[in-house]
Amino acid sequence: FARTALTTAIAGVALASTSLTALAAQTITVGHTTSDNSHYSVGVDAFKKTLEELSGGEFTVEEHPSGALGGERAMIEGLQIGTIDTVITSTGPLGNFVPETYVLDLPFLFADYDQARCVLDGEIGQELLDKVGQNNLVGLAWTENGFRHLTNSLRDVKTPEDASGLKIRTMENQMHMAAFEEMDVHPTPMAFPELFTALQQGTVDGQENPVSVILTSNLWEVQDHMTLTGHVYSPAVMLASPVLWNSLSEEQQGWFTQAAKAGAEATRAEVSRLETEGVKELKDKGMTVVENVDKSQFQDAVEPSYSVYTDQYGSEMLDKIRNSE
Ligand code: EAX
Repeated sequence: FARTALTTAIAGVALASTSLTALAAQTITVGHTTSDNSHYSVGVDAFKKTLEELSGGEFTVEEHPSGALGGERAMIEGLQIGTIDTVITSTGPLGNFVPETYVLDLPFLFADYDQARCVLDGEIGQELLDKVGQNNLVGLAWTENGFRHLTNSLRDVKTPEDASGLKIRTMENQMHMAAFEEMDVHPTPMAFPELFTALQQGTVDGQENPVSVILTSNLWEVQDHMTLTGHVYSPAVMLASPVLWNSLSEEQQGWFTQAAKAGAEATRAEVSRLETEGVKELKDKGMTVVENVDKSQFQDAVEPSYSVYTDQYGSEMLDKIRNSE
């Protein structure tokens, strides 16, 4: 009997220590605005898997999709004060915190996905992540939202003239707003979590987002017309709170960076998939899609908006990106 009791006691201790280890896993929050079947969510899955593996279960990840932790600007503020651990965000509101990143938001800057990814993965991308790091934020990795396309509820848009007069929700981004003003579109900046209702209620006529977002955030339910303008590449970035970051050892920080890169890779693959397959799906869901767009007309229309950037920040970074083709 004594022996059995002892064995039981030992087993009990072993069990207790196992569950203590399990309890000690630190839960990392990830916030983003898109749905739990989006390209960002695919990235969170890869981030979680990689971080859990690298850390041997020391960290676990909890996803908060669909703007549950707020819009992108509010979440970035949350990172700065340490109420959120990590966020995946478009660069939409990022320029308000790190003005150097505004260069990425210029319309028709990147020719295609390859060029954009290559720039962000290279020296320029690193330089910009370092700037992020100087503004009470930590830039873990560039990830992706995708080329943005115009949708609206009123009419087919084939030329900039067709878009003229539309009231379009834009991100809270000076460069985007300036570009739309040049097209004689009325830009209405708004946080993403308010967008669906604004479209539904007709507060705005349209919006612009990548296929990935239009599809997975169900914007097709409240928008009938889409034009594949691809007017601006929309990068995304995975950010961490400096409060979290400073509590980590160098080794742990390495795990986070590596996991964020794995997330970015998975997200980019999903964006590429949706960019082709998603258009067909949107048509099946009843959207009319203007596919063969004369992009040069749109490009010419928004060109003057570049001065909003160059007047403030010069053209050094812009030239570097242009010469990277
Ligand atoms: O990052 O605000 C937007 O339109 C963004 O594209 C969306 O939040 C995903």
